[in-house]
Amino acid sequence: MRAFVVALVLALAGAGAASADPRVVGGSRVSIGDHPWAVYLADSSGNQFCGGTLVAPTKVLTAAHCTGAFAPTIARVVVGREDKTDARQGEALPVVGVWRHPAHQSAERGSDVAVVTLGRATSASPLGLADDPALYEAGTAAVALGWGRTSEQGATSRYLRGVTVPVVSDESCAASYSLFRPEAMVCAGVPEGGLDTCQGDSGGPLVAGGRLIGVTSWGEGCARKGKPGVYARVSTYRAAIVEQLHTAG
Ligand code: 4AZ
Repeated sequence: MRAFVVALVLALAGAGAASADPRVVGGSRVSIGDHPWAVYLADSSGNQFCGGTLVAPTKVLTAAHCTGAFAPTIARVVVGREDKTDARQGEALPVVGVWRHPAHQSAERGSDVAVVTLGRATSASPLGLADDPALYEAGTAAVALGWGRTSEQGATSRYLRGVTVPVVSDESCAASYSLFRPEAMVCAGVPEGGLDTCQGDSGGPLVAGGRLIGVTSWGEGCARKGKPGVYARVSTYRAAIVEQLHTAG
């Protein structure tokens, strides 16, 4: 994934190792029953490589960089499976279409949203898109979910995990990242680090007030001090996403 490539380049350039607790990204296991709209993208070998959010019975919102040239082809979208190793759980649905935001170039440049169309409808409950600007106020408690790495250099998670991360102010995030663009992105995390999304969580949900406010997109490493996670700002792309929910492919 592009964000990971950039993170790797930054690390090799001597940006430094993680200063936060390298043991975990934080958070804990959560149940799929409580988050039925949390889905993952699997490659042709069945390996999970990104997350997503069910937003309609045949539509999954993910990150555009999960569908790009640097990402594997999405072979299946897996719904209702908390444990990646238990194929009896949930369903693995085929993909019949992928819409990527036309302005997307890389995670760090914004427009990191894509809508995947499933080959058949799932009965799992979709999550609504944020429309209330108040959900983006600094300090709002948000929950990020995924099966990604539980530490910067570690393995991805077998089970679905969730972490509560406060929304970071645009001013603060701009101080952390020169590439931060408030209209395209929203940041979440704690100043001291230790709580974050990581590689493999990309495309997955950031939820506040029972609505989807962000799509996991990028960051420098994972859970580093002063380096919050960066998410695509769903409210900005809401109309473009909703338009895709009415298309067949
Ligand atoms: C990635 O490469 C990635 N710490 C996802 C999230 C974050 C960094 C990298 C945020 O998929």
